[in-house]
This record gives sequence, structure tokens and C-alpha cells, in this order.
Amino acid sequence: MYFTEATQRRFAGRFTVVKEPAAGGAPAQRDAGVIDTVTRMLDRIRAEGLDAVTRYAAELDGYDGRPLEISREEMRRSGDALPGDLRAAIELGAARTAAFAKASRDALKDLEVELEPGLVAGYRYVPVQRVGAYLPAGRFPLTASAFMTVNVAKAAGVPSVVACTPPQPDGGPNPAVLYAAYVSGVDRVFLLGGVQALASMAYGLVGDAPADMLVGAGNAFVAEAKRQLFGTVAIDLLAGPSEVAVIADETADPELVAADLLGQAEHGPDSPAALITTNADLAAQVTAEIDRQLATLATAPIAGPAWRDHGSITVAADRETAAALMDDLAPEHLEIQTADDDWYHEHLTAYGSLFLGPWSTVAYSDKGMAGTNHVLPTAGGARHGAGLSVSRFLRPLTYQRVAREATPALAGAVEVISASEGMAAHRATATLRTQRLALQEA
Ligand code: HSO
Ligand code: ZN
Repeated sequence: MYFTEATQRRFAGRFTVVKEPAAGGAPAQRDAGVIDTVTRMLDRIRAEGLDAVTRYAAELDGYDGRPLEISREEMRRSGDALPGDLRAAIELGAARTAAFAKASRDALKDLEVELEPGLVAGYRYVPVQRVGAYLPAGRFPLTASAFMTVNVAKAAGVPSVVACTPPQPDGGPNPAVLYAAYVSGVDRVFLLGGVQALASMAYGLVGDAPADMLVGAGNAFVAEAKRQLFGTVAIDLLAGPSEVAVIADETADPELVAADLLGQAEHGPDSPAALITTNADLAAQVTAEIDRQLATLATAPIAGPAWRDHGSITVAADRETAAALMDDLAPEHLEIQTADDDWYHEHLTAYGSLFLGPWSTVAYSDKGMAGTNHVLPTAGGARHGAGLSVSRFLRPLTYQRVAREATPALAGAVEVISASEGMAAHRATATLRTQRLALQEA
């Protein structure tokens, strides 16, 4: 995350960067090696099908040759193997995300409007029919991924949701991830990870038919596979390293601000975290707090380098500057801890998801407990996109119904435009109807 030249010029003198990201804050480049590897794997899988898939799975994930599909019985039993409190938390997360997704679904209304007497236009929300969800279980098994993908797709009414999750060192799926998928209403689950998982769903090598849409985040190979499969299938978005940003003023608690910055920095050494504050004292207090917390944080070997290389603190002269700078960063997650939270909510225009007030922290959404989705745009994608939601699985498919008496309102103008373009066959479709109308009225 970094400020553009244009913003730096526009707000020159109104902000000071007191901690620069050591790595310059430039977004991670797409790696040529990753692009090449994924292209070769997809070619192979297209040509050789499941043979290539299982070969890659054995080579890359230690797949041991057991049936790729996980039975419903194993899904159901995965919950029994979990500690009771974890199982209950998973059930709560699934219920919470489903409640928000269902309310979002109900807010999407079909439309029908009469634009002219006899001319009716409208749309009906129709779900994507087949979704493939990727449920990662790499450095950290993100248990809530299934809530965000499977659960939301089901709330949107998607009839077939297939999921893939990679084998763990013991050869089987991560039980918490599997149980989260099960309580989210998944139809079928396959023990596959990475590029081979995405390709298998897109090409219909697993499941009843090729997926229409692939969703869910993963590592750089997963993101690149989705990028290359886009066009063959729809995708949700291309997620990069997880990001957090905070706007805080003198009313903020530095310990909470520091904890929330480190809370996402632990995702990986390339995870950006940015603080923009209107108070220089708070900037100094947060800096000290971060060092203090890193001294005992179990994931400091990841979060420490992330903060050093991709962390920043900026002091802004006023809330207008703070908001403009933050819109420039367009962070995935944005926390507001100020006396003016509502002002910021009204004025900010670019973030994946907003967390208002000191009691709202990113992890609540990350783990499914806030109801909202954690599949969100990163790397500035929040300037033009939004996170995953039921509306992404529902397409407003338009229709029109034109009655006889509306013919004059349409045909004449269509004839004129078609004639001016030289499109004789288009013109004829309108002319014929004008003639029919004249005949019937004669
Ligand atoms: N912050 C990640 C999601 C997540 N983090 C799940 C922990 N668990 C992307 O929004
Ligand atoms: Zn997270």
C-alpha cells in the first residue's frame, strides 16, 4: 500500500510519513516463474485429465492415492473429532454468515417496470448454477473460508457447490476446514490443493460438470490459476496478501491499534499494515506498542518482517487529509478508531470492509463472527471492486415484453438507427412489425 504521486502532490505539506515501509510499499509483482509454472500445469491437466491431477497432487501435496472424494460420512464425522468449543464456534460462524447472506439475498429484489404503455422491461436474479470453492489449508488453515464461499453461494441459491481442500501431512483433509464446509452446506468435497484443484473444478474433472465460477483465496499459485482460468470460468477476485489499515485520532487506544495492525501482519511477511493518524503522539505510542507486542507474539517471525517491510505510519493534518490518503491506499480492511467515526463512514470511498469503533476488529469478520465476508479486494482493488457477497452469485438477467400497442414507440427509431448503420436485417425486423400493425389496424 502506498500513496500515488498525484495524492502526494495534492496533499503536500499536510501529512508526514513517520514510518516508511522498508520495502518501499510497492505492490508485489506477479512472478514470472509462477505464471510459467501455472501455464504448464494447466496445459498438462487439460491434455491428460485426472492422471496429471493426481500426479501433481502426489508430487506437491504428498497425496497418498486414497479416493479423491471425501464421503458425506467423513464430513459429518469430522465434527466429532474436534474439541467441543471449536465445533461450536464453527457452527456459530456458519450460522452468523448465513444470516447476513440470507438478509442480503432478501434485499435483492427482482425488477419489472413499464417504460411505455405496452413496453415492460425487468430482470430476475438467477443464481450461477455450479460453483467451485477453494478452501486453503497452507501455513494457516483458514477455517472460515467455507463460510465465505460455500455458505454464501448456498444462501444465493446456487444448486451445486463443490469444494477442494489440500491434504495435510497425515494425508487427510483439515478436519476443522472440512466441518466448516459441511455445516455450510457443501454438496461435494475433494481432497485437492493448489493449481490442480482449481483446474479440476474448472474442467469438470471433479464434480458432476465443469464449474461456472471459482471462488476462494489461496497462495500465489492459486491466484494465478484463477487468473488464467478466468474466461473459461468466472472468478470472485484475485486476492493478494491480506492488508489492514487504521485511521485513529487522539481518542484511540494505542494498544488496540497496535494489536489490530499486527493482527493481519501475521498472515505473511508481505502483508501490508498502515496507520494514518491525526495525532503525532498516538503515532509514537503505537510504534512503541508494536515493538512491545512483537517481543512476545508467537507469530513475530512473520509479523515482524511484515511490519518492517510493509508497515507504515502517517500523520495527517486533519480528517480530510486522512480520508483522502486512505482512499488512495484502498485497503482490504479498514478500522476507524476516532471521535468522528460516522464522518469517516460517510466520506471514505475505497475499502474492502470497514470496522467502525474500537470494539470492531478485523478478526471478528475474518473468522465469520461479524457475518460479513472476508474475501475482499487487496492491492488497491477496493478502488473499483467489492468483496464477495450473495450478489456475486446472482445475475440480474434482463427480459423485455413488448405488446402490440408499443410498436410505434420502438420500431420507428430502430428502423432509423439500423438504416443509418447499413444493418438491413436489423431494420427489417422492425419494419415487418410496423407493417403488421398497419395491416391489423386497416
Ligand atoms: N484476513 C483474511 C481472512 C482470514 N484471516 C481468515 C484469518 N482468518 C482475508 O480477509
Ligand atoms: Zn486475517
